[in-house]
Amino acid sequence: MSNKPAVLVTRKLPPAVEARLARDYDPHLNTQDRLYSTDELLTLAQGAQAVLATHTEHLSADVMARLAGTIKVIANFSVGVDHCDLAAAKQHDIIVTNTPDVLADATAELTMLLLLGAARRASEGERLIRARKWDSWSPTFMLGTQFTGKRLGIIGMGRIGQVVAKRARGFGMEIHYHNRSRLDSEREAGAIYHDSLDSLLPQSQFLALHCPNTPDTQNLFNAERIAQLPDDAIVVNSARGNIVDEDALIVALRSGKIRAAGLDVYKDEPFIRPEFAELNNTFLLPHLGSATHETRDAMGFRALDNLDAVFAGREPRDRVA
Ligand code: 8YV
Repeated sequence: MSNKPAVLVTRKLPPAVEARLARDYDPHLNTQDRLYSTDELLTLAQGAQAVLATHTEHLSADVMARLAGTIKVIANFSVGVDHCDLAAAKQHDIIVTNTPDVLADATAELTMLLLLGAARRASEGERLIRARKWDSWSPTFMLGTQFTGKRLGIIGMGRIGQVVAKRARGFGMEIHYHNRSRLDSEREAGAIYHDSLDSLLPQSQFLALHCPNTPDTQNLFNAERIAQLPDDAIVVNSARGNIVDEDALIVALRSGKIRAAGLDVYKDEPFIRPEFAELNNTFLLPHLGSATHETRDAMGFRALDNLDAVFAGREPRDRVA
């Protein structure tokens, strides 16, 4: 029997991450990358001291209670921890960690893709070509919305929001933001702070959602908030689907109040409301925010750094519970 700590790894991870796991731990790998049911996960966790989890597992209060006693740490391969009941973890002395910082660049790049894709009608254009239906060019053909000189509103100016602001500034956009607290002037870098959404939304010709999914932010982007946007706004979400009232967004996309939306995340992933795919003014991706080789390796290594700290008796860098 190995004297290395046993770790249940819930999903298939990049090869370099699995190699380090195999070197330092006794991992139970998910070579087929199957989505485990809760019962399966609990069965597989028996005998393990740690779980390396992703946001596809639902680690509820009940699951935490059943992992208690044997599982010392849940090291998440994600920055978002809305899939974990943190209060229950604390109650059962299970340490929970996440992977901040390392996915800010990749997610911000994807936000730029969503903004560009929505503003320049990328899905519509691509579909036309793939359907072999493009037959002529004209001066008024498939016109989109330009970034230059426009105002971008950012809700949630954490690490990802700050990188988006920087990238969007390079496109000549004026940055406005709302955050729980105002940033210092270095991190603000000229962005205009709004202490409420009531103040931010009417300014936001483009809007990017970057706040975490918490009880306070569920359905934050609803019909009332949409009504506060300028007409023809472009909206993107690479944070979490739960922040958006999808019914209200569909109504606004149909009416044209919102000119276009770029979405990477959905309420009920991987199920997607069929209306989103039917609408022409949507640009849709399947939760690819952090999906680059570089970032997925970095996320895995960061999760392992956290595991290493716990098993060495040190405080992990990214403890959230
Ligand atoms: C990850 C994310 O792909 O880290 C997050 O919170 O949403 C994504 O970038 C996913 O969570 C991996 O578990």
